[in-house]
Amino acid sequence: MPANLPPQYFEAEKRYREAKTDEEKLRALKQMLAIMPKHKGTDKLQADLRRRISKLKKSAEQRKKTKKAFSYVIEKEGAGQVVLVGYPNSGKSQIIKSLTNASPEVASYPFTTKKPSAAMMPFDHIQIQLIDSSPITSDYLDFWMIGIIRNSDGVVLVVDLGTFDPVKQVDRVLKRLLQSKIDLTREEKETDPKDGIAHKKTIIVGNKAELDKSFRNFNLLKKNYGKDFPLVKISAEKKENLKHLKKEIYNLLGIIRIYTKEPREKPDFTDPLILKKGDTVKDAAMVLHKDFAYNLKYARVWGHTKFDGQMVQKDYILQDEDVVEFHI
Ligand SMILES: Nc1nc2c(ncn2[C@@H]2O[C@H](COP(=O)(O)OP(=O)(O)OP(=O)(O)O)[C@@H](O)[C@H]2O)c(=O)[nH]1
Ligand SMILES: [Mg+2]
Repeated sequence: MPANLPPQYFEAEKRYREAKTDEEKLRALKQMLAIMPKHKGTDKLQADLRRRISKLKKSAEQRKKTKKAFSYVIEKEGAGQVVLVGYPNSGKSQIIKSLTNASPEVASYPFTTKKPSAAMMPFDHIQIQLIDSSPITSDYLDFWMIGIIRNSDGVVLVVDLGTFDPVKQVDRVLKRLLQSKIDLTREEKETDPKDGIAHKKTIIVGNKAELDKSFRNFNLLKKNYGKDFPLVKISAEKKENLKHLKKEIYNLLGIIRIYTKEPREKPDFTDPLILKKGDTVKDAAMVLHKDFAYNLKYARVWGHTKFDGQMVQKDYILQDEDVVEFHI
């Protein structure tokens, strides 16, 4: 330690040692550097201080960045979680407004929605959770959108039929998401750990169907994407074809509703069991209780069986809206 350092230097050094935050440390280091006489004898010490200052600055910047890159987690509710994505102004928020009792901000200027929000859409006897999201373009994708989409059970890609080429809108959204390892597709697939790409089952919705250009634009969409995705044409504002859209959102989830009944009683249509397509009688019993499934002997099914109340085994594959009576 060079002997000719002034007492103020040691005071600053003491403040440095006692500092609790990086900001206090940084301030003390800067004071030490300012106080220290600059000559050959202090070269090494100066360099050391400068290194420590730059390191602290860097870590402060890093912290700021990671603070910005926060993510939103929306807890799943209801029978499934579906996220609406698309170009700015395509009508994502208006669709949520028309399908649920939520009232997200809808505005004629782009980039209105800045963070995700969830709302429940009633469909027959169940509720499906819809998430309103911020817009996507070739150059714009909020960081948190990646987590929201990856975590969802399905995607609705909204296209504005009243403005420029709808095919380009779809192309650009698909391309931007693929850059972030999200592949919107017709069929859900497991993520391959080799490439880490999440494949999300998607439908495309052409919105603003009451506008003049929409006829031509929807045909363009059909020609280019009709084979790759289910397509639905709606007007969210005029509430046209929303019933069809709800059904397609339900289909997107790949789930079935199973009603249960007690022997000699009527089925309970108010609160169906939610199962995946291809699930069996045993899977349905499992939703009720593990032991129940274990003890199950057989079931009677109404709906898609050859005749009403048909006796079936545990491995019988159920279909949407079947009624099941369990026997243990
Ligand atoms: N003509 C017509 N306009 C619509 C329809 N749906 C939405 N709009 C209008 O389109 C504009 C954008 O609607 P938003 O729901 O805010 O669009 P968004 O996709 O949520 O936009 P961002 O939040 O910016 O991504 C608003 O002026 C809406 O009134 C529709 O079916 N027909
Ligand atoms: Mg919006």
